[in-house]
Parts: sequence; structure tokens; C-alpha cells
Amino acid sequence: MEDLEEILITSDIGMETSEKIIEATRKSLKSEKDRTEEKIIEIIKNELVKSLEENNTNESEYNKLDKFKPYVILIVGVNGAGKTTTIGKLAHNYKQAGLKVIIGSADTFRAAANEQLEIWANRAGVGLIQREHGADPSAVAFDTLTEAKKTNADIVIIDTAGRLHTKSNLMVELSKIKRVLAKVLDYAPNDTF
Ligand SMILES: Nc1nc2c(ncn2[C@@H]2O[C@H](COP(=O)(O)OP(=O)(O)OP(=O)(O)O)[C@@H](O)[C@H]2O)c(=O)[nH]1
Ligand SMILES: [Mg+2]
Repeated sequence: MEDLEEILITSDIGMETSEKIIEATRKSLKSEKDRTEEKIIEIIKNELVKSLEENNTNESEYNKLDKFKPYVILIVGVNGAGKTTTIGKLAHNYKQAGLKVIIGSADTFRAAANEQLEIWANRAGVGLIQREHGADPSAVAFDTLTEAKKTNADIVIIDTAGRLHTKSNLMVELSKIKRVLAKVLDYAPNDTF
């Protein structure tokens, strides 16, 4: 059971959910005569599916996207939190759902940021708007939204450089990105994650 818990945690299931799944599996096993590895794996699989079903908010998530075109998501956060990787996952999911996605690379600060986002955009098979390293991130936000309007995109996802909330000049930069987005589309951004 300890090994299983470790496997769950190291596969990004999260501490709380892993514990819940292990606990539920223990309970199921109590009344189970068959305690083979196959059986345990089957029980764990069922628990994982149950956990996904309990948390399934897909319906409402996609409904809200219908009301805005494009729907604009701004991604912000501290350095290395997983912003860019999450954008890759979001873009993939939205694309799979049949939506047209454009990513804006407003992280013009980190040296390899453009290349990294390009790999994710290619994997997901979605559009990408970039400018040169060191460019004004607001300008990228502007370009991306303008392109999204022109090409009738459904979803825009804007990546930003990692920053600490205590660096006021960097927070001002985020405010500017938001202002510029609202200039192109008065309701944008719809979400800031
Ligand atoms: N295990 C795990 N690793 C992740 C996840 N998301 C991102 N990472 C890793 O965390 C590191 C940083 O991820 P990025 O997506 O580049 O983070 P970021 O917030 O864009 O970073 P900056 O742009 O530098 O601020 C990379 O090595 C990723 O592979 C995740 O969900 N699970
Ligand atoms: Mg990043």
C-alpha cells in the first residue's frame, strides 16, 4: 500500500487525493477475498475514475466558452510554477474539444521561453504569436488578441513571465497587459489563472 501511495504521488495525483484513493482501496479490500495484484489494480482504477467523475465540471467549463469569442485566458504566477506546461495541456484539451486556440507568448523575458512555448503549441497543433526576446509583453498580448479576432479563434491563452508579487514593477507590467487586452476586447481577459 505504501508503494502504491508513492506511485500515485509521484504521478502528480496529489497528496490529499492519493490518501483518499489508498484509504478507499483499503476499505474495499477488507471485504474482498481476491487480493491479487490484478484485483488491487482494478480497485485503484475504479477509485481514480470515481475521483474524476466527482470533480467533473466539464459541462459548465465549456458552456462559458460559448458566450465569448474569443474567450481569453491570462496565465500568471511565480517562477517555475508550471504556467507554460499548463498552457500546453489546456491548448491540447481545447483543441481536442474542437475549438480553435491561439497562444500568445507574452513571456519575452526568459531566454528560451519562446522555444519552449513553440514546442507545446506544435504538440497541441495550435497557433502561436510571438515577438523577439525582450519585446514589450503587452505588445504580444495585443498582437495575439488582434490575430484571434481576425481569424475567428475560440480561445486565446496568454503566457507571461514568472514573477513574485512583491516586485511592484513586474506587477505593474501585468496591469498593463490587462489594460491592453481590454483595449482590444472590452471583456478581456475572461479568466486570470
Ligand atoms: N510533475 C510535474 N511537473 C510539472 C508540472 N507542470 C510543470 N512541471 C515542471 O515544472 C518545471 C517548470 O514548468 P514551466 O511550465 O516551465 O513553469 P513556468 O511557470 O512556465 O516557469 P517560468 O515561465 O520560468 O516562470 C518544468 O520542469 C516542468 O516540466 C506538473 O503538472 N507536474
Ligand atoms: Mg513559462
